[in-house]
Amino acid sequence: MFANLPAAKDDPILSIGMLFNADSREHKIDLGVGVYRNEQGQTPVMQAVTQAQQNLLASQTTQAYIGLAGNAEFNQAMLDLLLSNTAGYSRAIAMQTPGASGALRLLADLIASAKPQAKVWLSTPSYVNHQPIMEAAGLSVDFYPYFNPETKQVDEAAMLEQIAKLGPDDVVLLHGCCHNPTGADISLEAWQQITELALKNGFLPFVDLAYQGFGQGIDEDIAGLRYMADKLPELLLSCSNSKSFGLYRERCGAAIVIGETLKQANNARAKLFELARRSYTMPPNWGAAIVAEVLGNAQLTQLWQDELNQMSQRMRSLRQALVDEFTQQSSSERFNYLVQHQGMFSLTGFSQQQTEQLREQHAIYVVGGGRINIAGMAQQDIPRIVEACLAVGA
Ligand code: PLP
Ligand code: TYF
Repeated sequence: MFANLPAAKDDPILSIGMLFNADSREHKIDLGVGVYRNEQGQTPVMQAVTQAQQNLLASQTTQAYIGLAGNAEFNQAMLDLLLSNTAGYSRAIAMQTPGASGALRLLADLIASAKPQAKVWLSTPSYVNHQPIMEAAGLSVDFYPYFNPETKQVDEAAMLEQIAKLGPDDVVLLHGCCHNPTGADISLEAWQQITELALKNGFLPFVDLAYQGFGQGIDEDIAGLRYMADKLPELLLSCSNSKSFGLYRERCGAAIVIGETLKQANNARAKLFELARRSYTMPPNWGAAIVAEVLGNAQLTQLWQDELNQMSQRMRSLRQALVDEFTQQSSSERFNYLVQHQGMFSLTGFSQQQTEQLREQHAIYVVGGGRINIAGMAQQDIPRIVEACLAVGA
């Protein structure tokens, strides 16, 4: 059976983690995989999550199957968190999925069921798994201009120029906030302009939200998404609870569909059930039960918000410290873009040779293309990281 199995493609991010784990140098620094770490280098369980788990354990009565939509309280809590007070809220359905990854695949399958000829447009560059997931669902993929490697910002004019050419057979995938891998987000004005274009030309926006609360705040980070949900007849949304709740390994996320009518959204939901049934059938419950418990309890919600704010505050102060150190050591302001980026990532543009030298000579691990995970640093590492970057010619 497997004699002629084609060689598997490596995951470019997870393979950096394997190299890191195999490195015996004590001073090694992992700026690879997108996982939040505290100053001690740990990815802690949030206190709100720990308390929610205790409540759940004390009140749990069954582990019987929960059904195709997953945890109903979770689904409602996600709709409330993301879409309340938008016009789309009353025409939206949510379905719990195994991570945003599961939501991306399920929504891609939904697009393929509704319109097999649809083309999905991704940013240049985009999250490593966007293209393979869309293509696995049988959809064709193309790319709109996004990151300008010179300015390290989004080239909104070029992006909008391409998006303005799209029509009813096109789906435009947008990162909700804290763009992976670049860290460069679009302005609210660009969200508004894309919304106007979607209304005029009929393409479907698909927002992938994996880092809510990692940028400017829980509400601020979804202002663009909420604008779209208010104005557009239809919208697709995949969201992840991996980062915002620190529930990475619980595989918790949601697929949300806003339909032109609630009836259409419910039809989409029925189709999503069929699509889930033919692969994993039902999502795992524990992560979703935790999120529902946190969001359903005012005291735990407050604790969660405070913890999330502390995490984003740490990332912002690391960015500032990094820029200050670069400015001091290089006597140049060319690294100022690091404080303009949002969330965990920045795309530095380091060459392959530079990333290899960082790894081999300085025990600093970054993703190919030069993506760094800001949250992988401790404040005390910053002088050494900057020195190493400058030593390899950054
Ligand atoms: N979408 C983006 C933009 C991501 O960066 C990630 C990775 O964390 C995901 C989706 C997948 O997240 P999840 O862990 O919820 O599957
Ligand atoms: O981009 C990241 O680092 C995270 C985690 O195949 C991740 O999104 C990395 C690789 C992968 C799936 C998730």
